[in-house]
Amino acid sequence: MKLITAIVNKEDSRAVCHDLLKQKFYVTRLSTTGGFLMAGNMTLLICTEDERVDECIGVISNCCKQRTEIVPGTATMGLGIESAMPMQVTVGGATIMVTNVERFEKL
Ligand code: 2BA
Repeated sequence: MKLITAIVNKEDSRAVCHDLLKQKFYVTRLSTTGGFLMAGNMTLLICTEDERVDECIGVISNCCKQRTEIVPGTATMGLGIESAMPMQVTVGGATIMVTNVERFEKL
């Protein structure tokens, strides 16, 4: 068994969950916050058989798009003057981690 941890954009999470459930995956959704942008995202926990990992990642990648976000930033402009400089950040379609599950039980 593998645990797939997928951090996805909030805007994509509804479609991803819908498609994962349609393909008979079990999904737990956690509301999370990105440490960099401090914006809400969604973390999905999916525990599945080893041979279904690629199928699961395929479903996620079909639903998650890359986006460009403009975030406020600060930069020193010399002479001690600080100016807010908006920054462009590319946020991935999804960040996915796959880990081994030593034991899986439902009680
Ligand atoms: P955030 O931490 O809010 O990051 C949003 C985007 O900002 C990232 O997109 C990346 O383009 C940029 N970014 C993040 N940290 C940065 C840094 N230290 N320096 C420069 N740019 C930085 P993604 O890489 O697609 O990540 C989207 C979200 O996935 C992240 O939101 C975070 O919640 C999660 N994530 C990404 N990589 C992770 C990792 N290695 N471990 C844990 N969570 C991760």
